[in-house]
Amino acid sequence: MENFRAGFVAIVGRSNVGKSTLLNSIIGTKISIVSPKPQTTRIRILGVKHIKDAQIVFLDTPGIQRGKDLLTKSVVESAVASIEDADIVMMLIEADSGWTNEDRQIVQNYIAKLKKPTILVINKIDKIQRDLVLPLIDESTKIYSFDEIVPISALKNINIDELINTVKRYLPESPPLFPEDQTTDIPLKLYIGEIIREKVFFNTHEEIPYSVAVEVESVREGDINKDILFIDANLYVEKENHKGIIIGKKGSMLKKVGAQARQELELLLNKRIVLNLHVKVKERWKEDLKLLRLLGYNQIS
Ligand SMILES: Nc1nc2c(ncn2[C@@H]2O[C@H](COP(=O)(O)OP(=O)(O)OP(=O)(O)O)[C@@H](O)[C@H]2O)c(=O)[nH]1
Ligand SMILES: [Mg+2]
Repeated sequence: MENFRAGFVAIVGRSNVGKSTLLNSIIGTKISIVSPKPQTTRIRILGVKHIKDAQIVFLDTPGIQRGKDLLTKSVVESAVASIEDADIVMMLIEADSGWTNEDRQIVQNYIAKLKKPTILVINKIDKIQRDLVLPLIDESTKIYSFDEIVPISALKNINIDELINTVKRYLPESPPLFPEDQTTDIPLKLYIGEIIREKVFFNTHEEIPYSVAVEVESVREGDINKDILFIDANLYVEKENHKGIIIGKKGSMLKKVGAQARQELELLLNKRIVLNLHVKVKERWKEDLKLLRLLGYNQIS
C-alpha cells in the first residue's frame, strides 16, 4: 500500500450548479438525485471513486442557501460539516451565469477561512462559447487564489478525467478508506426515498416539491420470488391542498410519480418493484426534529 493516496473531497456550491450531476458523472452511476429545480439535494451523499493507486471519496452536498426553517438549517449545516471534514474542497460555479453574488459569498464565508486545497470547477461549459472560458478563468483567479481551476461539463462528460487527475494530486497519502467494491454509504431505504423524491421534483411545481418529504417505511423481498421488492413509502406534505395536488385528478399525479420511480428503481436495483405510495399531511414537518432525523435530513446532532 505504499504510495497509495486517499481522502475526502467536498463538492460545494450554490443550488443548481450541477454538483449532483458531477458526482454521478465521476462515479459513473446514479448515486445522487438531480433536477432542474434548485434545492434538490437535502443530505450529504457519498460516492467513492476507485482509481489506480488512489481512492477519492466525494461528498455531494446540498446547495448553500439562506432559510429559517429547521430543514434548511440542517441541510446547510450538513454542507458546512462536509467542507470541514474534507481534505480538499471542490467548488462549482456555472459557466453560463458566471460569478454571482451568492458564489462570492460562499468563497468568503466558507472557503477562504479554511485554507484547504481548493479546486474551482467551472461547470456547464457546453452552454457557452469556447472563447468565453479563458476570460472566466481569468476572472476567477482574481476572486480567490484557487489551487486549480478546471472547466468541465458534468452533463456532457467533458474534462472529467482531467478533473479526477487534478484532484488525485492533492490527496494525502493514506491507505484505502473503503472496500474496493463500495461506491456509496447511503442506506437502501434512503436511496429509494431519494429516487421517489426526484420524480416528485420533476412532476410538480412552485412550492409543491419543497413541501414533500419521502419516508420509505418498508422494503421487503418476495417470500417466494426474491427478485421482487415490495416497497411502502409515505409522502409527507405540509398542507391539505398539497395532498390534493400530489394525488392529482383521480390519482393521476401519484400514479405518474409512482410509475416513474418504479421504472427507475427496477433499472437501478435490478429487481422487479411493487411500489405503494401513501400521501400524508404533516404540517410543519420541516420543523419536526424527530422526523427530520428519521428522514436522514438531520445528520449533525
Ligand atoms: N447544460 C448542462 N446542464 C447541466 C450540467 N450539469 C448539470 N446540469 C443541469 O443542471 C441542473 C441542476 O443539476 P444538479 O446536479 O441537480 O445541481 P445541484 O448543484 O446538485 O443542485 P442542488 O442539489 O439543488 O444544490 C440539472 O437540470 C442538470 O441536468 C452541465 O454540465 N451542462
Ligand atoms: Mg444536488
